[in-house]
Amino acid sequence: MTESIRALRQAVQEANRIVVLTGAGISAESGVPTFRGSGGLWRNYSPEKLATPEAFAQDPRLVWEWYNWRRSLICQAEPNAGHLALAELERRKASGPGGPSGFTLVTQNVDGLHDRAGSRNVVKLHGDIWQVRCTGCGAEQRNEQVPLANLPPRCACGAWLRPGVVWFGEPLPEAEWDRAVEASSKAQVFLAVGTSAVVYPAAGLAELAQAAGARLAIVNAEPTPLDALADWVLHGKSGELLPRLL
Ligand code: BJW
Ligand code: ZN
Repeated sequence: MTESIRALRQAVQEANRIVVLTGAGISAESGVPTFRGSGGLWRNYSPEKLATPEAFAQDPRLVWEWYNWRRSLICQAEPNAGHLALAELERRKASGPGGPSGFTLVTQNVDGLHDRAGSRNVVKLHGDIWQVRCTGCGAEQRNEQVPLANLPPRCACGAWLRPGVVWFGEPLPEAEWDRAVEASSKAQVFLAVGTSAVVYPAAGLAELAQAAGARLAIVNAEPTPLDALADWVLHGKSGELLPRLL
């Protein structure tokens, strides 16, 4: 393990183009629950049951209760040492030979903790839990009310509001996806952190980067399907491992 950390730290230090893909595990040490694995379920519902347009159409109140609960946990959470290490790595790389595009942080998380940790170049593949969008007129707005008083909340036009996030079966925002693909296809090192790597197309960025020549590293509490492809696999907590890469 120590040898892998040392080797990965050297690769990270030498690379001029790095992409980091994060998932729910990086926020676990901040008290934000993951989706899968121990403690990942809410009232025995899997994310595949709740994070879908069909679930929302069938029971918008239930889906909003889940988001209300998560919003209340996220608003009390603080970025942890893992978020802070990635923000510091971005600062170092941005002032190096690769410039501002030398480090790209691609996240599947909707919690905003990377922004609050000071990361600047953040690509949000699955949206933002503090954005809401009208299912009728399509208007988007920021809503930081915790808890939301009336569920489901309504737009001024009368239609229901939905969370501004990407559910199963929905396309990822095009501009974010294009940025993620562009950075991954140029990366020298691609680091996947705190993700079970089972949700596509996000997980496919690691394979895309590797096919284009990147070396692949995994930092995760448990094994993932990407481990078999990776040059470095570090099993442990991201809040403990990421600061050791600096
Ligand atoms: C720690 C830790 C610590 C804990 N330190 N580690 C190809 C193959 C198969 C299926 C598909 C495919 N392409 C598309 C699909 C379908 C589907 C999909 O992937 N399904 C699979 C599940 C089978 N994908 C989609 O539907 C996507 N859309 C799409 O493909 O659209 C195509 C389209 C095109 C044009 C028109 C229409 C459609 C959309 C996927 C959206 C996912 N949405 C969610 C909810 C977001 C909003 C919200 O947050 O509420 O995204 S579901 C949920 O899963 C969330 C996450 O971002 C995502 C990934 O989860 P993540 O982050 O990996 O978390 P966990 O919990 O799974 O893992 C955490 C890990 O951390 C664990 O391993 C722990 O061990 C670890 N850990 N503590 C380090 N301290
Ligand atoms: Zn509306």
